[in-house]
Amino acid sequence: MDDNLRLLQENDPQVFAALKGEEARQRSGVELIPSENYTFPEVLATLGSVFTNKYSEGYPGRRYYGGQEFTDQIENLARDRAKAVFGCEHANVQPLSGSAMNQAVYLGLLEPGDTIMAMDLSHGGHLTHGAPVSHMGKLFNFVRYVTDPRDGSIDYDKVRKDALATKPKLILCGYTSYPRDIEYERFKAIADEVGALTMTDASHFGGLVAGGAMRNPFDFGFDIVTTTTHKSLRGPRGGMVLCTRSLAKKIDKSVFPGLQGGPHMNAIAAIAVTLGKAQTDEFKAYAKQVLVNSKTLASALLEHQAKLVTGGTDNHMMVLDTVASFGLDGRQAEEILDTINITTNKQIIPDDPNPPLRPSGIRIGTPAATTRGMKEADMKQLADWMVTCLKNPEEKALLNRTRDEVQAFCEAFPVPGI
Ligand code: DSN
Repeated sequence: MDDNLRLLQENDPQVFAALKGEEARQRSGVELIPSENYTFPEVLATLGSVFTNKYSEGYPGRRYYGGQEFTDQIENLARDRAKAVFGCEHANVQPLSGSAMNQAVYLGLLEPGDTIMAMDLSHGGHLTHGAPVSHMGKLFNFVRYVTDPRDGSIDYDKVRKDALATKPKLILCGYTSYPRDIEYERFKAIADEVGALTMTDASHFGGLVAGGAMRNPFDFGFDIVTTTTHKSLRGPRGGMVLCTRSLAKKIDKSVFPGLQGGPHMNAIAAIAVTLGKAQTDEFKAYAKQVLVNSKTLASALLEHQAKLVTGGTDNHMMVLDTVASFGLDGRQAEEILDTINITTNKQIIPDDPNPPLRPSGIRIGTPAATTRGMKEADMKQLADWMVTCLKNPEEKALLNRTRDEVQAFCEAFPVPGI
């Protein structure tokens, strides 16, 4: 244990105990929430570093506080690495997280009341993609597209028809709960027809684009890509706006001073570290393995007759219809899997007749399990455990035995940094 942790143990045993409890939980269970991951040890080190002490309003070379020699170095590194990794002309690495990064785009490039086209929350979009309960949903006129009820995929012809009718200023793709790849070329063609900007919220699969395992929206002429840094990218909690040079000034002004004050320089230092890692062959292999694991897990679940929304996956996640598969709602399924140390999250499915806290499915994803080194055979084992327990939720002995097996299995896969 390092000196700082020892001090925490001595001076605040309650927080220390919770920290140790969370470490043990992360070690002894399998994390399958698609938006979570285990970050790099070097990221943990930079997050807990002296950069947290510093105020740095402004941008490198133009700050409102003194003492910026090293923060400038760090932010320039993070920006340059982001541009290299994503092949884009400009990067803003200051957004405090995913919601702020998307808000900065809308507020910087559009006027309140302007029309934005994005996927409906209940079909896989994010809160900031215009959900009526969100501030953005009230401030802008969101036209929400939905997935095709026949197969759960995006109906591009309908998107085009709605875009021609509503003339959005921005068309947004990229989702939090959509297991398929995106036809960027079709979105770009539709946007060009109506004169809209194109944006991808790549928060979920940003790491897979960075690692070259999934296609990059910039290769299709997209104007803006946003991504959180803590999901498949394996970095600290944070967000980035990546864009063309022509939008750079507006985006920077929108993030600061438009939306935020002081950036979190400890997170920006950790983002720089993450983007350095993203350039390695090891990370490229990781990104590929996330997809291989996801397809393997989906196939194994399908072999057990489980019902997946869209019938499978092209990315790091799948959505399991637990009502159709096991007669359990998503909350029940999540709770049963919690008891065997497999963590997932309840999830509404397209046109879900059930409410969000008792929806009809769960989301399952492979970025975190892949970080621990799990491979195809492990995915099949996980599918067996999940299906057996979801089919027999009343068998307490089975659940207890499976939890012990999962715990023993986890010992072979160390969590980085713990
Ligand atoms: N909470 C994130 C997710 O789980 O997808 C989105 O913000």
